[in-house]
Amino acid sequence: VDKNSQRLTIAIQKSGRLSKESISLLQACGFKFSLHEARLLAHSSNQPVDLLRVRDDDIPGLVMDGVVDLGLVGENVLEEVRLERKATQLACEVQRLRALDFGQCRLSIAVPKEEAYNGIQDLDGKRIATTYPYLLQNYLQQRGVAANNAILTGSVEVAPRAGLADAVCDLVSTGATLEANGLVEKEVIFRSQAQLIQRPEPLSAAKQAIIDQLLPRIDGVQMARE
Ligand code: PRT
Ligand code: ZN
Repeated sequence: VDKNSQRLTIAIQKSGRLSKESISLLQACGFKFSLHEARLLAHSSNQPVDLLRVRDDDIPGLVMDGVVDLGLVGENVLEEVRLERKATQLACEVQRLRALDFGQCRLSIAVPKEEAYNGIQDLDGKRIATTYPYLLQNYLQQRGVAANNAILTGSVEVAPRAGLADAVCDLVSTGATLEANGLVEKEVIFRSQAQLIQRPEPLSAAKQAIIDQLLPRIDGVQMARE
């Protein structure tokens, strides 16, 4: 038996908006980690737990494929990857263990402020720039709107001014980015926060015991800061 199989592996975002809070939540739950900037893997010194630090986009797939046991990821990324993998017939099941109290944002459609907007039908035949093509198409299809996606991996908010798109579908938290780019939020298509997810298949008793201990601690930490 590979002794590593008894270590619980948790995927978190390496560097970005969820990183600090993911690590501090796990530390508040009693796991000790020493993190080295360059290392992908960090071992806990007091529990049989390893952290895998990756791009957030990779986290849902790693959990769905059972490469890691747990993941902390934004629901927006989880749902986008789920829809994409469903469409391409890859494994797309996860267990959702907890909604976490950070990473709140919304995925919204916004249009240039000089454009008239009377409702979602106005987007029919238009081009919408996004990094979330599956969530966007899902929303539009349910409303019978046929728009074209312009799929970008970044700088979505400048697409209308650059003549690449008529509208954007991007994450919003304060709204400052939209405002700075002359865009007005018109449709909230998805509300998100970080989630703790688990691979679909049952885990070994040893790993499950760690999770059974972790969940009430998460609840305690989150309740204390409510
Ligand atoms: O490198 P990696 O792929 O891991 O990171 P990333 O650049 O893809 O993601 P990152 O770190 O930007 O965001 C990680 C997660 O944080 C997202 O998937 C969301 O779940 C969550 N989150 C919460 C946000 C925001 N708030 C947010 N405001 N993610 C991005 N933004 C961006 C948004 O895209 C826009 O550019 O912030 C800008 C808007 O912010 P406001 O405050 O101006 O509205
Ligand atoms: Zn990402």
